[in-house]
Amino acid sequence: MLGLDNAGKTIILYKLKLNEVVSTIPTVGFNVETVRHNGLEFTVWDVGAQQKFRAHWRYYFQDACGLIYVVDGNDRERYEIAREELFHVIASDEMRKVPVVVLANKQDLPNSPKPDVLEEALSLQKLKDRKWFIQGTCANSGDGLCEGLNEMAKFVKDFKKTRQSL
Ligand code: G3D
Ligand code: MG
Repeated sequence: MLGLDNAGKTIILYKLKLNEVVSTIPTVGFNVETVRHNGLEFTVWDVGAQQKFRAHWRYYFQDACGLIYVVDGNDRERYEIAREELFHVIASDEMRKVPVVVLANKQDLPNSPKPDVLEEALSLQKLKDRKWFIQGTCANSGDGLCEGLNEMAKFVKDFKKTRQSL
């Protein structure tokens, strides 16, 4: 699970009751949360401000079967950065064809843009080489999280099948 800082990732973890933080690795200069839940391992970190740590991504992307990308829909000034970071991440070799679920978070805030606005702003239609889905969420209430994760679970299942058959 990735996203710019302040997108809502940590709140989402706790909302999902993924509160058993297995390890954090501050040694490389940024906090990585690793959490296990229902046989899945979630690795969570902020992208954007830490470009110099990109050399470490490879390690975390290995064996990734899905990417959850959290965006604060109200942070219009950073749509462009959010889009660039997303495309940077998925361009890496380890992330080839890995399915993406975007969570358009903070839907509860007044004037929050609907997911289709974010779909446009993040150029999601350009993701032709993988499955993707966008879901509006409110991390505080938990609205939309199940829907987003259910879609991810389906994608991951399919992704694992196609990878096995390679
Ligand atoms: P991060 O882990 O991606 O950096 P956090 O983000 O989970 O720490 O959340 C950043 C801030 O956004 C927090 O506010 C959090 O309460 C708020 N937030 C997260 N999701 C939602 C949401 O769906 N709706 C609203 N209204 N706020 C949300 P604070 O004030 O604690 O920094
Ligand atoms: Mg956080």
